[in-house]
Amino acid sequence: MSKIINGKAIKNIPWEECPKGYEGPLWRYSGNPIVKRHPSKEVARAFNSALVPFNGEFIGVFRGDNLDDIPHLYLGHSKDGIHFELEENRIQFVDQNGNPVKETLYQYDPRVIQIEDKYFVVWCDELNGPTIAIAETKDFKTFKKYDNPFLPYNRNGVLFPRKINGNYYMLSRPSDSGHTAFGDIFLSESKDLTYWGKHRVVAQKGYEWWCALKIGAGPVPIELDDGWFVFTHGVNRTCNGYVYSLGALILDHDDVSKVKYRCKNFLLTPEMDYETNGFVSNVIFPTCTLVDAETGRIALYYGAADTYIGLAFTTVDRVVDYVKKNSR
Ligand code: BMA
Repeated sequence: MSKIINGKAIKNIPWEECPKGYEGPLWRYSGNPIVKRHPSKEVARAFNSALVPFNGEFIGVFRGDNLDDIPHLYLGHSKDGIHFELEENRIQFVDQNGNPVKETLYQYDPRVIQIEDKYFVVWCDELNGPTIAIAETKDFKTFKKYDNPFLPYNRNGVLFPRKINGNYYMLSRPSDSGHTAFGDIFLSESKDLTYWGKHRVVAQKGYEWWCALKIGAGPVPIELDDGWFVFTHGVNRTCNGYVYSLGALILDHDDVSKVKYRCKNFLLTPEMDYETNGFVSNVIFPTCTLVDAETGRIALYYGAADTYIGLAFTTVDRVVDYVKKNSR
């Protein structure tokens, strides 16, 4: 059995037992969707968002699509990881010297990663097209943005939760400027979060039908004694458009550019009404996990149909076992 290492206990992790007789690798929360339409005045839809435990409660960075359809980032607060209040104003960023930076045209799909005593927000930002932006905060009040660390076009940047051999590691999915009919996961390395290099291809689309068009990293990788567990999104192209499912990889513990296991099955695919019907139907887009190192419980947050936020549960033992047994 794989064991979580370098994890933390989250005593108040949201949790619901697996329905009796259900055999899938993850099960959905019976109260889904946990965030519904119009969660705040300016926001028509919040989805593809991320949270972390903070001061005994939870704090999140939310993608909120405004009344003009354009996405921006908002802070959200929750006592239980299920009910959220979004702040009315967008997050304002400053540069590394504390001076306000001009708001870009759009911001979306944030991940939040704790590394030592800092929290990093990594999201898709506008730089003559979509690319990856990084900001750091200690208090969720001041967010210091790094100076354009990535070239366009790129999305789905996810930092590893600790430095490896003294360097930061980022997974990303280079894209085009539109709805991108391709996508593979790359790995990049940096000493300072601004200058990135030593790029490697980690996982390519196309092995299985449900990720035949693209594959991208989802939540922050989970460190195990024998690898790094990475939930992914995989995209199929049907005659009625793209379908986004949840998948998983396990990367080698010492060489994170190597895939040890790649699940041949999706772990969840759009089946519930809130996943199959919405602004963009048939989307499950994972962006965050809470992992309780004491019990191995995992709460996974995902964007549903680009309209809602869904929650699903599993345990490290159950999901790792499933991926290992169903790997090529
Ligand atoms: C991707 C991203 C996500 C979105 C998904 C489905 O390319 O833009 O924000 O959830 O498409 O529309």
